[in-house]
Amino acid sequence: APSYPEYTREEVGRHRSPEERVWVTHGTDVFDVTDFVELHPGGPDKILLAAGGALEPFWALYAVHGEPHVLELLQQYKVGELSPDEAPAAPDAQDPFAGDPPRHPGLRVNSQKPFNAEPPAELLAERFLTPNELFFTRNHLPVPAVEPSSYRLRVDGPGGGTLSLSLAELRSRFPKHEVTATLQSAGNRRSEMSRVRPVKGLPWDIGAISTARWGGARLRDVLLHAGFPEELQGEWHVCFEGLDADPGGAPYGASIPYGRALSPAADVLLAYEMNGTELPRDHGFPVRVVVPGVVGARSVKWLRRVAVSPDESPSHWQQNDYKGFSPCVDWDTVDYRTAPAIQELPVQSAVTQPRPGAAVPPGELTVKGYAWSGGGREVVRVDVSLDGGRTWKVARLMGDKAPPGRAWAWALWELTVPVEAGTELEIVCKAVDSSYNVQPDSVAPIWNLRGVLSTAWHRVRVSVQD
Ligand SMILES: Nc1nc2c(c(=O)[nH]1)N[C@H]1C(S)=C(S)[C@@H](COP(=O)(O)O)O[C@H]1N2
Ligand SMILES: [Mo]
Repeated sequence: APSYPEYTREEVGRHRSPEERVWVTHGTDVFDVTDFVELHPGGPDKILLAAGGALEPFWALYAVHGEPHVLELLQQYKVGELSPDEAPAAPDAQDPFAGDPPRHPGLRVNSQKPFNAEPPAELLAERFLTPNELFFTRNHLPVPAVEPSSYRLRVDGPGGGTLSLSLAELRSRFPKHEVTATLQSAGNRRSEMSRVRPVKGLPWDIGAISTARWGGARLRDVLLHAGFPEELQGEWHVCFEGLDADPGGAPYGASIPYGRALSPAADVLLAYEMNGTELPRDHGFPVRVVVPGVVGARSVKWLRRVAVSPDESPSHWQQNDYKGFSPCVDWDTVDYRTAPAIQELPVQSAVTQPRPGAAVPPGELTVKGYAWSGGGREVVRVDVSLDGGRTWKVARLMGDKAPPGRAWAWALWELTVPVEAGTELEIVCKAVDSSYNVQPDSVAPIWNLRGVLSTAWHRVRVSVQD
């Protein structure tokens, strides 16, 4: 084995730019990655953030780096080793996720760091309100630690001034408004889409959707208090920033149109309560946005700033993610500027019980599931087939009647049917919303490179056995 020169962390720390060479460490190895900077798939700016120091905290943020070929690639740039007397960095300092909260072991985890998990499908439709501990979690970054007494929400006012609200002020100055709303990730049911052709994204099953009763101040009331008018001429957006930031300091961000933010009928909240308790850390403690009827990505957690702008949020997640494309668009041809950001979601449904591959007893079979549509459109019907879509029955819908155009929560549904031993069933469900929108029958024609908006008829094969 070749022997390498030894360096101290301080020496490595002097190599932070292409002019002085770019060095990084991984474990006790030292690498000169200057020639790789321009080749970095995540962009030169991202790799330069790690220059002069350890790669681990940055790699922990982007799971792809854990793959063996990445370490192999790095080996060709090895130039030295850390001196044995250099203490390894404390494990906590290396792991930006060390401060994440504990989680319920029953969740189905799609990625640990950042934490992304869904409730088990068979529990999903058991309760109209998802228990907080089981509510799906979609984090892009480490969970910020917020001291509630020093928390301030900054609202940029119309005249250049800013409003700074403590948690106590948000609770006391504005009437508390409560809304029962379902949140769904754009990537819900992505794993079905990736069976057609691989897509980029977490392999969500049918559980990137959950429902809670949210309590908080209306965003509308806060914006009016800050001096904004009921209406603005032309195109305006309300932009949100979270306290979670990527290693370059860019916060998670998103925006919604001004009209939705100000509309009393749109029920947009700055929520501090979830199912009657304070927000859990994973769901945005102490304050998050809840935009009913809109893709989960716009409901910014750990909210630190609200601003009104003629442009949508400049955030990566508004501009270069969460958009839909034709199946003909691939990563070489995609131009994110050509597609609108996803806001209201299309109609969706899934079978939560029985699960694919189950053996069910003959006699009565109860099929259960959820159905939901974006934009406050009510689910008016769910059709269920047991023979792959040849014949249909209408399921019984459960849930409270919402005011017209404000059906923010899912409908749970069930259907009980006789089934015979020795048969194979292909259970299918499809929902219809109040605009008579329906789900497409198959997923291939709605395939898209990012695996979003996966809303085809849900199909579950089971066998009936004694
Ligand atoms: N600050 C912040 N807000 C965020 C996110 C995030 O990573 N950071 N994820 C978004 C996405 S993509 C979704 S689907 C929802 C998920 O909310 P939940 O984790 O409470 O289910 O939060 C949104 N708000
Ligand atoms: Mo999401």
